[in-house]
Amino acid sequence: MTGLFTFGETMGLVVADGIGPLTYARGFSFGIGGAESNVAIGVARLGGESCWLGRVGPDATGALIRSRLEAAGVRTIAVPDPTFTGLMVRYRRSGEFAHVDYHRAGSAGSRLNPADLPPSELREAAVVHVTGITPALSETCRAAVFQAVETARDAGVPVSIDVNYRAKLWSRFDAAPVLRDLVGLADIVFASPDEAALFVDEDDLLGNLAKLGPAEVILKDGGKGCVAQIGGERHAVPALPVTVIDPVGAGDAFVAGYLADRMAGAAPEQRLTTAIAAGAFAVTVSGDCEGLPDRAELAALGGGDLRR
Ligand code: KDG
Repeated sequence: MTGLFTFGETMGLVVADGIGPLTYARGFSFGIGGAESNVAIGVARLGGESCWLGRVGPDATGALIRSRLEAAGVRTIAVPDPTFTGLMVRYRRSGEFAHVDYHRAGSAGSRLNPADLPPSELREAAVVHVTGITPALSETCRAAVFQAVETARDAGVPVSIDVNYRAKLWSRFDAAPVLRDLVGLADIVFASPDEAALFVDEDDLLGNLAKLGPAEVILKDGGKGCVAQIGGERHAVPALPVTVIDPVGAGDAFVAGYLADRMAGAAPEQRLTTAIAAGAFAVTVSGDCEGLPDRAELAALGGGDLRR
């Protein structure tokens, strides 16, 4: 394949309709969510080629994940697993703040292991994308991430990582050395300033991340926009004005925008502009991946205002 290859855990996602505590929710929507599959969908929607691999259980949620990803144009390698597919329950306390409960310990997705990853997929991809969520799920998941990264590197395939620290999965203390090691093996790194500060000094987050090895370092800072150091050059792109309905998934949309443009040969400033716009679209819709834009929508936005 010539596009993006990514893998990780995708779960069923129950989202309370409207905004407010879960106890007062009047209805719920059921969809799917997972940082890596969100990126794969985002790339596909922007016209890029993408492939997602993960384990799913023999249940309706596993079948839903497979069919949604395929319908979104993602080449889907759903490895069958005898246990259950994980689940997330999410409600929004405000437009800006979402609360999530995981039901995923011991899930199919967390049983991913290095043998599940075909070396040819890793060697033939245009980019291999991983997140800091997967190594937090289990020892076998962690081994799979490191093996994938090493295989891609050996084949000269660029490795992208979104740090994606999840406090509900592991402590800062446990996460920091693992994330630092992964960032050191990557070519492209995405992080929020808080995530970067887990394992580098805050005096110069961009510079200190770059010193670990990656040539492309991008700090996404939500409503403030992003700053980046790409091939030694610094960039800053402000956020677009937007009414936030559901903030979750914005980071994945951002990553999808950047990687889709990178694979299409766009210059760094253009990649970041697309990333910002994709993130802006994502937050205007409830759900992890429902708001991801296509190219026509991006062109219509053209750096404008998404508050209407
Ligand atoms: O990036 C959005 C993710 O937080 C969501 O899809 C859930 O992948 C997820 C996770 O493990 O937190």
